[in-house]
Amino acid sequence: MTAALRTQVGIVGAGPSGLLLSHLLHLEGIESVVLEDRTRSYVEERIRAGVIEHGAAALLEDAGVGARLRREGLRHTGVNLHFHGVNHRIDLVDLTDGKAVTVYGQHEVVKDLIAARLAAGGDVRFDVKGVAIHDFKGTAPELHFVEQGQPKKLVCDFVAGCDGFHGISRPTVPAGELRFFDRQYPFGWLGILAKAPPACDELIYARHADGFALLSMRSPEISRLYLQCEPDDDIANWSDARIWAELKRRLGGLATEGPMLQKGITAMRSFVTEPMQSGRLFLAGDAAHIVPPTGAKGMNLAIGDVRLLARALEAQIKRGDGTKLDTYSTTALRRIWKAQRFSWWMTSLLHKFGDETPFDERRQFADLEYLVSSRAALASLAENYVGLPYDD
Ligand code: RFL
Ligand code: PHB
Repeated sequence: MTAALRTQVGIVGAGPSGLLLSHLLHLEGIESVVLEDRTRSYVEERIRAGVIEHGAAALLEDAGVGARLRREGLRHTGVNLHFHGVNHRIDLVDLTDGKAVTVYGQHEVVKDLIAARLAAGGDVRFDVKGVAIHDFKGTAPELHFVEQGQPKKLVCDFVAGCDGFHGISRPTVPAGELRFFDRQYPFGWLGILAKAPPACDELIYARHADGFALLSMRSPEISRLYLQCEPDDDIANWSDARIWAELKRRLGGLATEGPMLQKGITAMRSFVTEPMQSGRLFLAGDAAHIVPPTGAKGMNLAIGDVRLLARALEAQIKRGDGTKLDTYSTTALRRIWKAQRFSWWMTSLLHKFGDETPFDERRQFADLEYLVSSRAALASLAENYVGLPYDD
């Protein structure tokens, strides 16, 4: 093993949470090193989330990484619910006293953050292998990894596990120390990216008798569309023609065909880890929790977590005040559980579960009818969709 490297905060994972944490710490004059096991181009091209909450967009702008988001992001002042063949527009701005969401791809946020870190001389290491976290119960946790075939050791004051749902941080914590809350759904989402102008300039969430569909976009030329499918469905079962036919049927014809740039199937799950800490290892983003994508909350929650964690680390490292770090998990989980509730609710409202009784089916459509007829109910949806306020 070569000589030990040193940093204040060792960060595992260069997704939105790891990169933003590194950037926010840098703004406070705190050093970090980010270790990512994929290549830079892989993380910059990985198509995932698209909807950015009001507060998350403001945070990115305040942190100086929002210029392209402001220029190229699409500000959406409303979203649509489509059922029984009718479209209902929900005016987010009107229902939330002026708030909206921004449609801007997660991979664009990632590109902006990587560019900002590298421009500031930040240490982000891609394509490192075998990251392992050691001694996080003590005061000098270590990250061991292999870079270009060389074993390396990074000694840190704190470690942030930002390595997503399948990362190594959460499983590193001894069994029994953490409690997991898990729910799996009996369906998945088949998602496509198509070179075709979106058939509507705002998102459409559709509940069709045959299941859910969603029209979203990445730009005025690129559509992003999703379809409810079987959880273990094979993409090979879905020809382009079958996907377009199903999308058009469920979206009342509102899907413009074009060459498919990407297609894939995602499982749907709700998952929470409590607490989000063990010793000097702190979990953030998908490493700690995941939501089904129906509420568009995953990346937004990751942003909320690292906002809190950066403030808590700053108080500890610069002022010796550990109060916020001690309450990081409790504070973060309050907002996370509200987003879990909302994501579960949106998912339950809009999908066909397959085991519904005729009563359940009628009740689900009555939920939708009530929602679009009640300003109070719509206001609740809208305030959650644009994002609940940060806790402190
Ligand atoms: P990420 O993005 O998974 O990043 C984790 C990073 O860690 C790396 N990694 C490792 N690095 C080193 N060593 C290891 N052992 C490692 N193991 C993993 C990974 O390569 C990766 O780079 O987690 P992060 O940063 O917490 O960000 C979370 C978001 O990615 C996620 O919540 C969202 O994508 C969820 N999501 C959505 N969120 C929204 O806010 N709005 C949306 O509209 C939205 N739509 C979606 C979504 C997720 C989807 N999929 C594919 C799951 C739509 C879909 C279809
Ligand atoms: C997306 O554009 O990828 C997207 C939008 C809204 C969601 C989920 C995904 O709820």
